[in-house]
Amino acid sequence: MTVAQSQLVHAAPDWRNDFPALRQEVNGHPLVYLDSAASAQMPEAVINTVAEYQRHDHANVHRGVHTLSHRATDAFEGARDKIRDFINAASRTEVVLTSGTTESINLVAQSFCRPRLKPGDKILITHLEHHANIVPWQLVCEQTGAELIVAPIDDSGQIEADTLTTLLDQDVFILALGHVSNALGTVNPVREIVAQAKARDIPVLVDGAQGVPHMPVDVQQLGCDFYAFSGHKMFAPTGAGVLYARESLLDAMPPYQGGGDMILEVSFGATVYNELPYKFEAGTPNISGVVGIGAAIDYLQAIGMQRITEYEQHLHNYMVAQLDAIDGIRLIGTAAAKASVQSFLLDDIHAHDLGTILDHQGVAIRTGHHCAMPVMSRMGIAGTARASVALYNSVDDIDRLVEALQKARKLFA
Ligand code: 7TS
Repeated sequence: MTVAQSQLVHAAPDWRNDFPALRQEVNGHPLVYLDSAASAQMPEAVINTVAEYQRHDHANVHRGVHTLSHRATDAFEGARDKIRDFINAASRTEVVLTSGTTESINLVAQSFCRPRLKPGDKILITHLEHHANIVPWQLVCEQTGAELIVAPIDDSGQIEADTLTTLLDQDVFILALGHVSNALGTVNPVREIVAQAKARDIPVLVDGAQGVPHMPVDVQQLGCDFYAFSGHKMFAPTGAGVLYARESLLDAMPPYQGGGDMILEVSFGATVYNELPYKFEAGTPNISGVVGIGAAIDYLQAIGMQRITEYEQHLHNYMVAQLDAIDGIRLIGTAAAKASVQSFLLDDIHAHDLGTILDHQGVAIRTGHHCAMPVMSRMGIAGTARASVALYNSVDDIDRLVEALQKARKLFA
């Protein structure tokens, strides 16, 4: 690390104080939380906004004439506006509120793809994907006779760009790929890949679950047609998320689910669907979760996404360098462009044992296949230990991780 880098890394961790869950001891040690890729902690500002909403403003949205229903609707729709601004969607009608990344991808598979796919069509994904960006496509392939094809990755965990280009032929109906790999941390050159696909008129879905919390995202600049993400990975509650979709595509898509709120008029003869985006939001939504996403965006924007990216990049580089210096470590995922996540194995210690020993020292990491089993089989392993950083982590957290790993080595020696 250069002096400037180390100053940056040491300068920022005030943000940690905004997160009450981090002010606790676990198993007799101050908590070091390195599992934000699975779910991030919430800052006080988000917790308070959600609690205030629950205490004073809760009612169902879009239905009541009474004051609380108006307040709930304003809070919910206000959050939609914040999300539109945060990802620079052209219009609020392009922001569909879902339960999270998983539902967003299933919505596209079932509503955009299923009615149009024919036998012989192909859905192109990559070998890096989370199961949420694999299984919905397998389901729709089974339903339609389409074929799922997979762009390979190299030993570092980087998509093989030339092969991807060759695979993007006229039979590809949609390309779906992650922005950042949750298992390996690879940052894909999404803008360039989208440009290639669009030059061949192929729609693109980006799984942004691990992108949005860590870097500025501008869906118009990326040029993608769909962008899916989850609130709980960006410091908001679980069970609420987003599907960004181009309005022209949403307009032509049938509803994903039927129910209240997605209709203008219902009779047994014919039902008239609601306007965008409500056509895709059947039933009472996760109102407080969406309000929480709005508050998380306020929090992130007050710091600035560019600043967060720079801080986290230095922290990530520090983590990789420190881990790499441990005897017996094997880093899994060594692509040139990476964010947040580092997977590894230590000697022949089982990843779950490693996770347990670290937990005894107050260090929280995730172990296993990370819902990306094909990535693990590509690397010839069953699973990894994975440390993932967010804006509230510091070099001290990384030093504690390294200490805990050294202890684990001694225990198993
Ligand atoms: N896509 C990616 C890239 C993810 O990392 C995850 C969750 C999902 C989709 C699914 O998100 P959900 O909010 O709909 O569940 N990833 C992880 C993880 O890495 N560890 O636990 C969950």
